[in-house]
Amino acid sequence: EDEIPADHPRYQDLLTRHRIEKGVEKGITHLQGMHAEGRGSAFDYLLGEETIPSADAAERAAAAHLLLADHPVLSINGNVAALVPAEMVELADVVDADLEVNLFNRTPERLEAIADHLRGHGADEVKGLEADARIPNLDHQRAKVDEDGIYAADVVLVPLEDGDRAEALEEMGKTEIVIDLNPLSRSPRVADVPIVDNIVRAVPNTTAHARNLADASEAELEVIVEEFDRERALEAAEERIRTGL
Ligand code: PTJ
Repeated sequence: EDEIPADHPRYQDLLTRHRIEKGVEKGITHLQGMHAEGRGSAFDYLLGEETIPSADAAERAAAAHLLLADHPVLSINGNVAALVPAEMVELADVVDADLEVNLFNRTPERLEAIADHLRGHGADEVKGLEADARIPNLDHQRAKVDEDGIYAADVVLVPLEDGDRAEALEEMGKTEIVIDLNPLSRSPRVADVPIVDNIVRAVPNTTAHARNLADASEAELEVIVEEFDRERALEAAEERIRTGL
């Protein structure tokens, strides 16, 4: 990271790419994670590489949902672990959520490497290794979750999630928060709260909102949840991309 000059106009994007490369080297990130990052980066460029107002509203609604939840869980994959490990641990602390490793390309080695990486960034407990429950209507490997983790959760944050799993989680009746830079992707389209923003900005901003809302009453949090309009958030992101073009 030291080799990237901080005044480079694309500093943040280069840093992100570098973190994904390091993640692959460390056995945390799948090789496909590099393609995912490339796709995300193209959308971020079109969005102006900033948190647009509708994404900020979604991040605030996400914070309210997480604070209201009985059992919130933050899902971690290989890209999330490489890009925002400390930030996910911090968000979990602030909203009192569990962290669960949940992989698209599941291997025991990568599960362990990611859990170790999160512990190295301050996580006390990392779920996802038991895999003693299944998400219904999903193929065997992708359905594996922890019974006392994602399976039992009422609110789940699933960043960079695969469309099939996002749909299956929604069918389980969970409140789903998705972070994805592509507003046309199926996962944000099925989410209760689609956050169209780069995860490197979205997670710290959600944590900041959660801190600001720490003293809010349940009624106040419910108003924030109800006033959030998911359709409008998706439209605003698409609109921004079209205008950007
Ligand atoms: O670690 P695993 O095995 O669970 O695999 C994780 C990846 C991400 C490789 C896997 O889930 C995958 O292939 O995902 P997709 O189908 O490429 O979808 C990733 C989505 O995330 C795309 O819509 C990208 O635009 C988006 N994306 C990529 N980087 C970011 C992002 N969204 C927000 N912030 C990013 N930094």
